Formats: sequence, structure tokens, C-alpha cells
Amino acid sequence: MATYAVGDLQGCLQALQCLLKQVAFDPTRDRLWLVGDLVNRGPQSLDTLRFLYSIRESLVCVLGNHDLHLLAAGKNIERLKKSDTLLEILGAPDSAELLEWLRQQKLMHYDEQRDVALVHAGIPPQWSLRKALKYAAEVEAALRDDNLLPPYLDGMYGNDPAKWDNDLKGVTRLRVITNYFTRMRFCTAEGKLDLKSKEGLDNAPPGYKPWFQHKERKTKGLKIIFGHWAALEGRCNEPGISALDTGCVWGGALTLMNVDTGERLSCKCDEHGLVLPPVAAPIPEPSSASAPR
Ligand SMILES: [Mn+2]
Repeated sequence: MATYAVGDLQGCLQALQCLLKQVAFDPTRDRLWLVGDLVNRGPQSLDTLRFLYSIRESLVCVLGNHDLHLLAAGKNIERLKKSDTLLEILGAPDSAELLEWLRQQKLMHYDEQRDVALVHAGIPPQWSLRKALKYAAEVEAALRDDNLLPPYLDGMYGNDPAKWDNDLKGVTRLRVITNYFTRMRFCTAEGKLDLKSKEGLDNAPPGYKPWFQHKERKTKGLKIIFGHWAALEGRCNEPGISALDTGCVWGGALTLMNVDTGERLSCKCDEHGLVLPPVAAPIPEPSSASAPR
């Protein structure tokens, strides 16, 4: 029995299957953790969701911004953008069943035995593990509540307020929690978000740092697995923190990590998110000196 975590799938089912084959993944025995952004932009969003649903008993899955966008589009709350590739899901005969499963997923998973957390974007520096779990649960409760779901999905879009305040109420409160867990990259030590910058570690806006680099971070010591930030290319240089988004949908790769050993495998993709054919091994030059006679 092994537990693997995989980066942002974004509809790249081929790449996922390539990785699962390499580790001989057995859904009756092994476990798969997903950092979210299961769908959108990539080539096979519907098939990806169907496959994940078929192995749902073996999954731990947290939601990303694209997954929430799909839920909002499914409720006709948000229109699809030109770059979205979610229409095939909304038109599928099993759409309702798939979206119903999706909305039951969490914003944060904590494995007590391993002391490791799984989130899409991150945990802001000013929140302890206990607080992060509590705030994630507030959004999870709204997602599962038929009456709260539409106002939540309608109100979750937007960058303001940029900073947490425990006195925030209603949908505004849920929006800030959602932005931390699903969209954060750079923030201040107090948790003020910059949601515009998408560049790498060295390109923090003045006064901001990657969320995991703040010395005052209250989750120091907790292992955290996250995705969302393709510009990091799978490296964040912070002990105990694992960045898994390697941009499979942008011509990068899909990355799988063994949660217990940290061992990683990648599957290279082309600019459409399809698996690149393996490079043929060069045929060794015949050498007269070593050639068998
Ligand atoms: Mn994302």
C-alpha cells in the first residue's frame, strides 16, 4: 500500500494514467491525493472527472480555483470564458452526478498520522493548523448546503478584501478563506494577498513573499503539499513544503510524489497537455573494438 500525491491535472488524463502505470497504481490498495484543479484548460476534463469518480474510494481530493469555477458554471452563476474547456462536462449526461461528487470535496485535508496537510494553493502565514482546518470547514459546509451553495459560488469571485479579519461575515468571509486556499501565491506576513502576480519565487511584489517563506508562519513544522503555482516548476526550497504543480497543461509535466518517501516521477506533456512520446534511446554506434565476433 502506497500513498501518492499528484499535481494539478487540469484535464490531463493521459499524463495521470502514464504516471499511475509507472507506479502500478492499484486503487484497491493504494491511495491517490490530488491537489485540485482537476479540470479546465487541458484536453480531457470530462474523462478526467469520470476516471476520478470511478476510483473515488481511493482518492483524497482538495478543490482548486478551476474546480470551484466549474461548480459555479454548473449552477449558471458564472459564465464560461473563452479559454475554459468545461462545456463538455456541463453537457454530459452524468454531469449532475460528477458535480455532486465534486462539491463534497474539501478545501484542506490533514493527515494526522503523517502530520501533513494537502491544499491547492497554500495556508496563509497567520493561521495555525487548527485555525486553517476550522476556516476550511466553513467553506466546505457552504459547498454541501443546498441553500448556501448558490450565494457562496456567486460571492466567491473577487480579490477584496485582501486580508483576513476574524470579524468578517457571510459570503465575504468565505471569499477570503477561498482565496487563501485556492488562489494565494504572494502575501505579507500578516496575510495580505497579492492575487495578480503569477511569477516565480524571485519576482515577489515589493513587501510580499511567497506564503511559505514567512519566518512568522504559524504552520512551521507541518508538512504541506500544494499545487496551483506552475511558475515554481515543482521547487519551493522550503523544508517540508512540497510544490507539485509542474504545469502539465502548459507544456510542462505532471508530477507524482510518494507522500511517505518524497520520491517523485514526472510525465512530460506537450503544449496541449498531451503526453509526449518517449524519446527513443539512441542506437549505440557499432564499435569494432567491443563488437562480439
Ligand atoms: Mn489553481
